[in-house]
Amino acid sequence: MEQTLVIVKPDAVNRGLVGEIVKRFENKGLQIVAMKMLELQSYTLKEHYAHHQDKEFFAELIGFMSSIPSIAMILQGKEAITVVRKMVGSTQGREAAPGTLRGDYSVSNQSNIVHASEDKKAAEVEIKRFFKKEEIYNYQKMNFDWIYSKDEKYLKK
Ligand code: FUP
Repeated sequence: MEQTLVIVKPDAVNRGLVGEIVKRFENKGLQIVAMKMLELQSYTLKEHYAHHQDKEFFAELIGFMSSIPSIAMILQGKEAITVVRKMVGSTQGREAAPGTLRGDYSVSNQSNIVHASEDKKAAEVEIKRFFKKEEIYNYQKMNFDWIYSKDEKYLKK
């Protein structure tokens, strides 16, 4: 099973979209294995968005992401990183496909409601960045047998 990091960003918290976003992931069949509200600190965000540090929007992005608390969670499932990125949609909300979270709830390239890890490497780093080991739970979901086929249960990732 793969794990991926999701942040429900300040704009979504402010707009009351937390429940809707969590519901979409749960409805899809992804398992929440960690979740918390936190005020993202500038130093953490500067590390998290280091790939954008030379961009003109960087300071504004850090300010936005630390403006009010966010919700961080870890979602688990088969190929969860790709599944979640597809559900989130492309960065620019105005261009994101309808049916994706950003496509349905965002018209912005910054207030785009959700962050999701880009790939396996990023997921590993980001999970460690935002969660301690003891905050991540390992439990069997009641409906697991109804979400994957018998064959898929033996897939490693
Ligand atoms: P994504 O992986 O889709 O979240 O996209 P990026 O890692 O490229 O961008 C991370 C964040 O930078 C976006 F979610 C919002 C912010 N951003 C801006 O604020 N302005 C831009 O023009 C592009 C990105």
